[in-house]
Amino acid sequence: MSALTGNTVGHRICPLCESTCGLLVELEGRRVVGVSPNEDDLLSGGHSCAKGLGLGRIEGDPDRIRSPLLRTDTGGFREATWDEAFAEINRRLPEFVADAGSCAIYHGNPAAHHLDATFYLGELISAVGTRNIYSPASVDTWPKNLAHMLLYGGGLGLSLPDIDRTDYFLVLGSNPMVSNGSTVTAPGMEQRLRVLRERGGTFVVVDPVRTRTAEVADLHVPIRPGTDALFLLGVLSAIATEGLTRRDRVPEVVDGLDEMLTLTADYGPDVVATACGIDAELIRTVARGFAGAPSAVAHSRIGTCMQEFGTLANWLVEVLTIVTGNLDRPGGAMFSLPPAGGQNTWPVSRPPKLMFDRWRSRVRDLPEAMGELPGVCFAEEILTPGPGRTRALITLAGNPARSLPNSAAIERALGALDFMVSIDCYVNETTRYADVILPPPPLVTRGHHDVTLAHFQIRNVARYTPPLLDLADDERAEWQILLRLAAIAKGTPERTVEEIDDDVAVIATRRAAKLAGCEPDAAAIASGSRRGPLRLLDLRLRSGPYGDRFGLEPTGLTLELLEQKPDGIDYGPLTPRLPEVLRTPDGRVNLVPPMITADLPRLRASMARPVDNLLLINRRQRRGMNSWLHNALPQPDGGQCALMMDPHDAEMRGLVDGDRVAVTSSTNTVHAELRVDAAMRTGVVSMPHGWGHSGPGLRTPRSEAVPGSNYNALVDDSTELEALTSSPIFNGVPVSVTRLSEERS
Ligand SMILES: Nc1nc2c(c(=O)[nH]1)N[C@H]1C(S)=C(S)[C@@H](COP(=O)(O)OP(=O)(O)OC[C@H]3O[C@@H](n4cnc5c(=O)[nH]c(N)nc54)[C@H](O)[C@@H]3O)O[C@H]1N2
Ligand SMILES: Nc1nc2c(c(=O)[nH]1)N[C@H]1C(S)=C(S)[C@@H](COP(=O)(O)OP(=O)(O)OC[C@H]3O[C@@H](n4cnc5c(=O)[nH]c(N)nc54)[C@H](O)[C@@H]3O)O[C@H]1N2
Ligand code: SF4
Ligand SMILES: [Mo]
Repeated sequence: MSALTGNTVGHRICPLCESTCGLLVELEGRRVVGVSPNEDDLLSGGHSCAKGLGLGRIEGDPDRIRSPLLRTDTGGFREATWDEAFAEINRRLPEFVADAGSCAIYHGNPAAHHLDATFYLGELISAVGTRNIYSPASVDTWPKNLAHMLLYGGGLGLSLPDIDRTDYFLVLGSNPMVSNGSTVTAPGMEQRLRVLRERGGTFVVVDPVRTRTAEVADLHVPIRPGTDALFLLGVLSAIATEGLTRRDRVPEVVDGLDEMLTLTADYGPDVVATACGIDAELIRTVARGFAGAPSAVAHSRIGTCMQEFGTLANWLVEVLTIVTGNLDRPGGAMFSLPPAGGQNTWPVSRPPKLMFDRWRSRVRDLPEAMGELPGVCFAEEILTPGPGRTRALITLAGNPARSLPNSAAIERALGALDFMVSIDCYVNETTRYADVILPPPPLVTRGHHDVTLAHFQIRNVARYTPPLLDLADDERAEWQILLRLAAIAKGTPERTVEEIDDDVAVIATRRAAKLAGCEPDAAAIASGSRRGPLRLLDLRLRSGPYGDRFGLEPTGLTLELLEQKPDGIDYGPLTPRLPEVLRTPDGRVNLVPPMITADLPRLRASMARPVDNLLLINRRQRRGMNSWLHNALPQPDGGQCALMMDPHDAEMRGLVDGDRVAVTSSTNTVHAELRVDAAMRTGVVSMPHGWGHSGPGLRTPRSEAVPGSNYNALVDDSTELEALTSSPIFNGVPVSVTRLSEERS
């Protein structure tokens, strides 16, 4: 803790990634001047990374927007007061709200890491009255959400790998040594993996690339992109034929075991191995190791989601864990019990309705999931004429111009809007098209608890870090911005944020009282003088699984108690939750959901396809966070954005390290520097996403100086989609690579 001396030091849960590390933040006036890991944090235990430790530079970036911006007649922006900005929105937004559905909303990744959007975005969505809601979820997790929804009933209450107790950990399509993990909140993955191996456990990574994570594994399966479902069927088939199923440990609530095992018969290791690009013996080794371990769990992430057979792959990951008797057991796949409650703790109305395909998009008739439309619909809903066309847009903490596929179409669409409001801290590739930009306040003015990510915590720990500073006069909290926009959208601009917040709280109080089994009055009194997100958080914690039920359980959890325990309160390792955790219509787990198995013929047919193209896949970078940290934390080496290629592929094309190359897909060409790297599999090249910081009107000079290449300019949003969820196929994009000129860098 030597880095932090003098000044004000406070606790802060890092909002940048799903690890949610506990940090100590030192303030000098309103400036963050030091950040260090909180060694005493009960979940993260002193873990942090360069991004979290860079929070001071991120918050202090001189290019951040600090006051509202209004578009000028000449196409630039001018600073404005909050009153001016809201007056302009009030003048223009209502027209599009009145034309039902014509104002869309896009909310990005950082919004999931703040209480403001968690609690108040719903108000804005209902005030705008649109079904045209988008977020990165549809390009990130939907195949996993859908598989879990169909198996367990909840898209958010995912099963989690009990990493700290497992004997065999199989990871597919994730590189947690760089990403710090996703749909699993387990800060300090490096340490956890080391401990796993030290206690005799086995760690296996399935990834086309020998990543940093694969480097520390006992076994690396260098699979061909998009073939995880085939690989898993091969593993399951070996388990079935070698009699390795652990029926005795399969929970009673599981149906369809025999049918499932029969299904695998056509996909023996020798049948799938060629398509997967690996040796059949490797598939058998994994099958025997996984099934033979005292406990084992498979965890799949974005590499398995953003691909052609994403839902199948994510379904089979669960099937593997289940048939080997590892569901809901220590060391297997378990469910969290999130302190603020949520989808996997609240009672459901029976029969619960599947949050999928309840409505469809206007242009292409693609199904919604969890209340949102697929991101691949975003551009066409704006660009295709006709009734219901999207004409206005509100973005919150998102950069669709770099995170959605087919960036050229996205930017054409952004340019074709009649009105656009962005809540964001940069003028970037997306917000440069806005008419009004509203900046979020400094991070340290927010209190924080991870309501959503606690669903992914591998240990039940409750933590809260309070605001360290009050808002300055010229700052607005994001929940206040959201409610002001909601008031305008509803046609009641005269209503105050406080009045609307009280209305929200009345409903939340009623709900919390019902959950806690007490009178609404008692809950209202108990939440006291708190307002905004902290009142709603207190209601959720007190009515949650460890809550004080507004006094009925006097030692139970309250926000006040967490305020006194800034390192958190530990409720211990995950505990078995079957069958009460299930939210399926019949309260059981059907191993063979017809919606998913209907996609098997497509998978089968894929095995006959010739393998001739180079396939482009994505990689993440330690100091980046999708598209938005490149200005505040410039990468030391612009070459980080390079196209990586295996030496054999480079030699065949006469390419050498440092060449400038053209990467061409069916939609576009981008230029990149070539890095020849033996970590790549033959036939596979990789680039990071979120780059391409170029074009007019940006206010991010340091990222413009090293603009990099835009991966998503290469990705198709029209024909090639994951069949069930319409997710784009970011991983496995067929490309050709040629030298640009004799130029070498
Ligand atoms: N430093 C950093 N951390 C981040 C982010 C960041 O941008 N930078 N982003 C955050 C976000 S929003 C998310 S969602 C998470 C994602 O976290 P992860 O899911 O861990 O994502 P990646 O690090 O991209 O790892 C995906 C891996 O899948 C592999 N892969 C590609 N195609 C296939 C395939 O077909 N099959 C298999 N088995 N593997 C494949 C890739 O080679 C890559 O190693 O990371 C978060 N953390
Ligand atoms: N090819 C390819 N594309 C991908 C991915 C991939 O692996 N490959 N990954 C996908 C994934 S997993 C994700 S999650 C998406 C990310 O997609 P997005 O969320 O659309 O993109 P980000 O780059 O995370 O942009 C975050 C935005 O939020 C702003 N911001 C940061 N902090 C705050 C805040 O506190 N308040 C507000 N209001 N704004 C803030 C930033 O300035 C930035 O504009 O990208 C997806 N796109
Ligand atoms: S690992 Fe994630 S949560 Fe932890 S410090 Fe880094 S960015 Fe923040
Ligand atoms: Mo993500």
